[in-house]
Amino acid sequence: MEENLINEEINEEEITEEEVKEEEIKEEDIKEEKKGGFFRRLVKGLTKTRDSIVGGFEDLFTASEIDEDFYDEIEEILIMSDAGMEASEEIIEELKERVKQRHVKKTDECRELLKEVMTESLMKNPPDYPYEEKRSVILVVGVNGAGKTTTVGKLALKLKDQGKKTMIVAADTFRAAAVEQLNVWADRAGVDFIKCNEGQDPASVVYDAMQAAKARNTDAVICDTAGRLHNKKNLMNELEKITRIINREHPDAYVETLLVLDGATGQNAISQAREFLNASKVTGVVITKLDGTAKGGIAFAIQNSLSIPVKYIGVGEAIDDLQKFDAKDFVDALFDKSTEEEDVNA
Ligand SMILES: Nc1nc2c(ncn2[C@@H]2O[C@H](COP(=O)(O)OP(=O)(O)OP(=O)(O)O)[C@@H](O)[C@H]2O)c(=O)[nH]1
Ligand SMILES: [Mg+2]
Repeated sequence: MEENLINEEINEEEITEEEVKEEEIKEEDIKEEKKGGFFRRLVKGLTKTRDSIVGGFEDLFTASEIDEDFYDEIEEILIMSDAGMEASEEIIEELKERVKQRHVKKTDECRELLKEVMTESLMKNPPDYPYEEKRSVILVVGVNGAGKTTTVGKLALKLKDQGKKTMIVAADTFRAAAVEQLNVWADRAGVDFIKCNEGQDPASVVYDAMQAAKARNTDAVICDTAGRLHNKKNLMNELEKITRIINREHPDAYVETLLVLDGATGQNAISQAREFLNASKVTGVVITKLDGTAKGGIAFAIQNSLSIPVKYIGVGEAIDDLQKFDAKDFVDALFDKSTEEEDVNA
């Protein structure tokens, strides 16, 4: 029964050579569009986020008085941007405290203070990247469509560019299309690829990959996983099994589990995250699609509710649209107004 379901899924979503080519052409187009450095990309990517959060703040900073209404409005904007109640309240309390301590009287002087408090709120769990130093296995997990496969490809290039012998493993055997899609990413990144057979048990793919990684002296093994199985319980059991096999078959490797969350799903991302936290020892979060309709405040909610560092953010579909998360850059980009002028002149 289970096997039938898997096969149907595979037939339905088979990828043709034309589709793979189209995907490559799309990538070229995206590359063409890319301008400027990392920070500019971030600023550009966060345009929608900026409009929803900071656009609202700007009027406040011209208000005449720092009173309860002033604070309430900031709090409301933060909550509306997906920052969550907890983080928003904490930011406001800290802002009030600093306004008092530093004897700030004018609303426009609060802008820098607010930036400072927001940055610190994002630094509660500073990101670390042990897999850049150690022989590692990086397991990439998350619900379907979150951006796992894309993130695996982007991360593979990053590690390869650091001189690491890198391997991608297709442990999403649920859909044949998923394997093909990952193969395209492995080619783009120019790294080793461990393919699976249709419907093969993902844990056995990971087993094979661990043997290959040891034999080939691979520095970084990145495993893509399925975002959807017949039900949630199956998915979580499978992730637990994969983790056990990695630990057993490659005990010397440092194991990183990156949870990919779609930034556009707002507070839902937090409840999804909790499910994964129950099944695996998540060591870092990647927030994707911050270039789209995401409101970005989710970064604050993650820091407050989950106590897991945000390690990367995805700001586009191209291979170099993955950035290490930097709290200060993130807040600076949120408050940066230069792109509006740039866009007008473009
Ligand atoms: N704009 C934008 N799109 C992204 C980003 N990351 C991923 N995507 C897009 O989101 C869609 C889903 O991405 P995938 O990487 O296939 O997601 P997945 O989690 O592997 O999905 P499943 O394998 O179905 O579970 C694709 O169209 C990606 O191009 C991002 O940072 N920005
Ligand atoms: Mg995928």
